[in-house]
Amino acid sequence: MANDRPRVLSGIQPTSGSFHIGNYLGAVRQWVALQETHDAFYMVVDLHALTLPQDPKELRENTRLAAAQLLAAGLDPEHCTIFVQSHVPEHTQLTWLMECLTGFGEASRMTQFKDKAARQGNEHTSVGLFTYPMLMVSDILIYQADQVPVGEDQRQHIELARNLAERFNGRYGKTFTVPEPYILRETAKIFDLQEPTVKMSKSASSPKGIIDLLDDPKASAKKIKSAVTDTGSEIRFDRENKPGVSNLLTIHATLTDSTIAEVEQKYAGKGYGALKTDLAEIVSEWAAPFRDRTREFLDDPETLDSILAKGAEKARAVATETLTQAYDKVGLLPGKH
Ligand code: ATP
Ligand code: LTN
Repeated sequence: MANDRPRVLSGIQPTSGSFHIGNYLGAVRQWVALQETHDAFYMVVDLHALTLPQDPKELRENTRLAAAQLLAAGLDPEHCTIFVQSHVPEHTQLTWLMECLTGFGEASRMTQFKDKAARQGNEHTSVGLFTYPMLMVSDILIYQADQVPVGEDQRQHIELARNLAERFNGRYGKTFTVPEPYILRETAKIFDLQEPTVKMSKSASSPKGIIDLLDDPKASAKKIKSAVTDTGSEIRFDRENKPGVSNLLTIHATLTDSTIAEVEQKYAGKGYGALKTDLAEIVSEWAAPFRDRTREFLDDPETLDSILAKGAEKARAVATETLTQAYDKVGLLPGKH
């Protein structure tokens, strides 16, 4: 892994037992590709998961499960650094500097916070949910990441990372790389099967709206077959007028490495039923080996934990260096951090 490669970094929350197809197509698939060309750091962001209530036993299980799924999806510890966020305490240490650099109004404008807070009500919303973006900014800046592969919903947080990096550099001298979002237009937002105008989400979608990668294939097939489609019967990509069909076409095209036009052509003159039946088959064929590999990693917790320990060690070496520089720049007295 040559170190002159541009660096990428990203994270995924261990907030449910299974990744959904939006996580995979919007983010993890790009992570797998980028590990070949970039110096790649990927983590399970367990501290971010704590911004919503978590059962301790489930959180621990879901963290291992998330790491196992990342490996099953094709991340290779020989080609990237894979670790758990809380194993690198420097992230939270840098977060304090980022929080002190962020305006209260600026943080109040984060749409993900506003949406989640509105859903829960003020009394049930933690301060951690409010400061979540500054932890994410620290995750990114502490590795001097050039690019951040995520889905569209994370764009505003990356914009904040850019602003804070520039602000810090302007105030204290060049310290942080200003990161770019890496968001693929076609798969940036996979939609809920039942509500094809809102994103498929671990925490917000109903079970019928989500394709979970570890689901029983029959359950996924049933969900795909009862996905909301649009009036008319023509299979055509049209986000505005045919959001349901467009979403299915996107998933189909990406999993089969085809263009949308090729898939449209394949189904010309056929009905929605044919598209759904085939898509159920495609998803099931993709997910079967993924499920088996995830199970293998879970059945060998020693190997899994050792991969994560090595990853954390590599990550910490980079994180400590950046943190020391940043602490020094703001005028903290050198000592043992
Ligand atoms: P939640 O909705 O509960 O916050 P999530 O489903 O968005 O959870 P995360 O762990 O927050 O899951 O996201 C992991 C990655 O998957 C992020 O890069 C995110 O942008 C991406 N992602 C999540 N949902 C989608 C989606 N529907 N389409 C495309 N990318 C997505
Ligand atoms: N907030 C992101 C997860 C996340 C992340 C990061 C993504 C935490 N830290 C750093 C990219 C880079 C989410 O909810 N999907």
